[in-house]
Amino acid sequence: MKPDFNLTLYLVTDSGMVPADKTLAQIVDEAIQGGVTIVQLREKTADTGAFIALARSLQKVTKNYGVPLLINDRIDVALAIDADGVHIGQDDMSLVEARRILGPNKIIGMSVQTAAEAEAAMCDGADYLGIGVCFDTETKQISTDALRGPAGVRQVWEHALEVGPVRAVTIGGVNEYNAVHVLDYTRSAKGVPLEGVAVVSAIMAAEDPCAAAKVLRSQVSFAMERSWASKQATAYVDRSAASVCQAAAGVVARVRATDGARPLVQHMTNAVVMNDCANACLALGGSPIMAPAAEEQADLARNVSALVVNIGTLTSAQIPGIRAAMRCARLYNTPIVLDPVGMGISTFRKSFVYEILRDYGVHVIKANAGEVASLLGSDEVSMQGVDSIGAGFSDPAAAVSALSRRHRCIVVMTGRADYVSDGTSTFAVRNGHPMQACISGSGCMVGTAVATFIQTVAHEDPLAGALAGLVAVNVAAEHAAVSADVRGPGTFRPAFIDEMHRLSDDILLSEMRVERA
Ligand code: 3NM
Ligand code: MG
Repeated sequence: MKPDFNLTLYLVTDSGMVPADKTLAQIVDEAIQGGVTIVQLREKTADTGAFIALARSLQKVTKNYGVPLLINDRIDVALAIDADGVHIGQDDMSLVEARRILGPNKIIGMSVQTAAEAEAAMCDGADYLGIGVCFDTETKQISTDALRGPAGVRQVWEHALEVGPVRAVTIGGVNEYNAVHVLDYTRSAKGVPLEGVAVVSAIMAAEDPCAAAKVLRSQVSFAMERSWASKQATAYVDRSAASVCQAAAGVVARVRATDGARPLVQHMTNAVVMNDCANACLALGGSPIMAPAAEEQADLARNVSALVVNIGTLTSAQIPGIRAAMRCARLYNTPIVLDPVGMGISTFRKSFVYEILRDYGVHVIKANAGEVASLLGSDEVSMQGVDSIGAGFSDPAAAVSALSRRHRCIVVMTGRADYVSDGTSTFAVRNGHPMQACISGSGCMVGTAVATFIQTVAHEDPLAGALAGLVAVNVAAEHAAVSADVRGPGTFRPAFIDEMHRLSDDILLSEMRVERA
């Protein structure tokens, strides 16, 4: 019988990362105590005798815990110690030959980079696939065109699922900061996730391999059971406008009711709107913090309820701080709202937005039509500076829904009518006032409002959380525009903040104009 195996947290070893005061077997022992479910011994330079001795020393540990041990590449070593199986790459012995030698009762896994390689490995009887290379890694020499990113891994995975029953992990630069993102993002269109992640340095090079494995294991569980992507397939089918409005009002009530316990909303935002966003956040019931330094993100992260990343005045000096904030947010599963302000205007902005979406992922994209077009690679809408120009998308609902499905996140698109989508349900929001377009930062304040509200329901009902933020700002604008002392944009701005402060869930529920799009 082939042994059972569990790919949830797959450790690939690297002796080069073992510190002088430990053995590889000790690290593997600690890692299994932390939650590693399967181990692959990978030695690229060891002599055969030493390789076999090392394999025996690991086998003592893995047998003790009932965790399978696989040998990288070397069928002879696997036979010598009667290991549970092997893992082979595209340049190693062929799978068919390996199977002939090892027989039906050994596990054989294979590294694949492309859909064609995945299909071939499955046809040859691979027991699981290692799909890579996900992210850039220092552990293995790879060419940049081997990098798949989560989007490329998803393509390979989707194809494999079409071929037949398959089990797989992804590998390459996966760690505790990006594991949830990778597993959420690589789910197939039908919601089928990879079984887990494979890591080398995230555990092998960690100061405390047991602790590192524990965090990774809990991140994988989060992606399997608690993240929005894990519930999306069943929870959000075909919602009515009335039900999502009720849910949004409930979110507003919750945030406004917290006496004293205001959600801390960390802003990495632009210099033009910083003050307005801070005041909007306060007025809506949040507690804003603008902490741009990379050095302070780890200290802050535990207390942050939501993170806004707004690239409106992006400089290269801000990038390390934003990266650090996103890593920390990801570690704590804190919702991230991305406002890709004016991303179409330069390669600098565009490549940073692509980096964010590839390496960290976000929970909400809040964008105008020009930015949505840029993200979709569509030329249907163009931009002048940071503003969209022209008539907009011929089918805005299709645009936001496509973007939402691509990035597995909520998309909020602002404009004359606003749209919000979770990829399954898409709503048009007809609140708001033309005066919003006369002041700077109206859109950025939507990002702030979405972050302030979504944090209560980010992993349960992010669509309602995002809708709450969107309508709160728009209804406040309607009230402000008609208030007695408003004569133009300059007097509208403070009145706008006043009206955000006065909002209630009852007002919102009676005034929101939301319809299915
Ligand atoms: N195989 P880290 S990438 C051993 O794509 C290995 O097949 C890969 O190391 C593949 O987790 C890789 O430290 C290295 O980035 C992964
Ligand atoms: Mg190999």
